[in-house]
Amino acid sequence: MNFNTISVIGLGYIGLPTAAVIASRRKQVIGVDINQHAVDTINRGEIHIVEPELDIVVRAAVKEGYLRATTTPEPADAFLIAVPTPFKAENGNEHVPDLTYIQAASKTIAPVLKRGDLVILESTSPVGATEQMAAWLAEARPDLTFPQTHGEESDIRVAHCPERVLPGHVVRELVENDRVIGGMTARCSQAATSLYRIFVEGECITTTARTAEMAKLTENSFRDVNIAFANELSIICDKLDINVWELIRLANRHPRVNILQPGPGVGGHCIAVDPWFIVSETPEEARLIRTAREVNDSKPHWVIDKVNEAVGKFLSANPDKTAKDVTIACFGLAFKPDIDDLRESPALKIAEAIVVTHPGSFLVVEPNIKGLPEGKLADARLVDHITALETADVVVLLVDHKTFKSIPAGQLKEDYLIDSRGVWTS
Ligand code: SAJ
Repeated sequence: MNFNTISVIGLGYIGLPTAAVIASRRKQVIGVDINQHAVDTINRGEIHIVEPELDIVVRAAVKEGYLRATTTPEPADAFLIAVPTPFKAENGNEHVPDLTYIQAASKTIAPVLKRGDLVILESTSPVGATEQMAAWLAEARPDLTFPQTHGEESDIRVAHCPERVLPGHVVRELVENDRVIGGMTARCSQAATSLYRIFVEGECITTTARTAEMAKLTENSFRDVNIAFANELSIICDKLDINVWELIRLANRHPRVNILQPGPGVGGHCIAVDPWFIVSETPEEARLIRTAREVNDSKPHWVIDKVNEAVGKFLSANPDKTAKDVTIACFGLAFKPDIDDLRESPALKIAEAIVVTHPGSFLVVEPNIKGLPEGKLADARLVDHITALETADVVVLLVDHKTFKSIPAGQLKEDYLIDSRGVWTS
């Protein structure tokens, strides 16, 4: 199949890098987004999100005329949908997948679809979402045929190809990672494979749309369950007075054991969300997956309790002082090391919870940002690690940024240190 023009719907953390990488292979790419600011920024050859190396690829693609952004969809040979799939509360269930953005994207592209086009859903989706998307498209275009009714003879081909790239390494992983390609029919899979072959150097493995949907949810649930195991171990070890980091190192010497690292909780927009899509569809069966989510979601509260305990200890050792005299310093706000992304960050959640209850000074060290986010942290001070270590009475390490790892552990008073990442206490 020949793809002269490819349209990417949704120019966020996945859509924009994908559009730019395809454009770098000298294909005409039309990026579509409802956000006028994002569209204008991209058309200037700039980016509105933070991702290493992306600026260079976008600048070159726009300058050479291969990438263009717009708010109005245009005809193309293939459409890649990369819009958010958050969850919503519905009928007492807190975590129901919200397909509103996929529905809106389907409505947007339906008028420009023509016979022979390929539509790929890349957004992480609950099982059945691709079939639902095809149904929305068919409803909007009764003059065209779709795989759910016409199988291999359909006018439009539809597939699910979940993105699997790691934030911070997106540009490299987009090219190197293997792709799971789930067509609604075998010909849909073939068409999607020829599209990904334009820029993917990894293997393209074909399956059904439902299996591809479940594969993506499984990958992130696997990681979530494994992180929950590490987080639960850290709480057990704290109770039993065992150093969890040493324990994990020792257990991992076993040839068939590979435990992940505990932390202050699981953040980001994927691992903390996707497992709920499985739980929501099979609530009776997904017991372990649900419990893992609960364990990881409760970890920030455990860290907050530990901070309060440390403040209590400090006050018992310094009876002339009150909580107002205690300075707390939080090291790290990002959702994982060496990035500036604070969205869905357990570290940010912990810092905000402490700052609203603590009557004394509150310092934040976050080398990857230039200013504190607006809101609850308005009264906190962003300082460098030297100032924080000199002035803080209680230190809370929340993110294992490189800069923090280079601080010698000897400088810290262990009684008043909560090291949720094992940077100074491992
Ligand atoms: N975390 C721990 N301990 C660990 C590993 C991670 O506490 O041992 C925490 C991190 O600090 C962070 C969270 O988990 O708060 C998630 O970070 P991550 O690096 O594990 O994953 P993400 O969310 O950045 O990206 C994941 C990746 N999925 C897997 O590794 C299975 C990525 O490949 C997916 O493309 C991405 O989700 C996505 O978009 O779904």
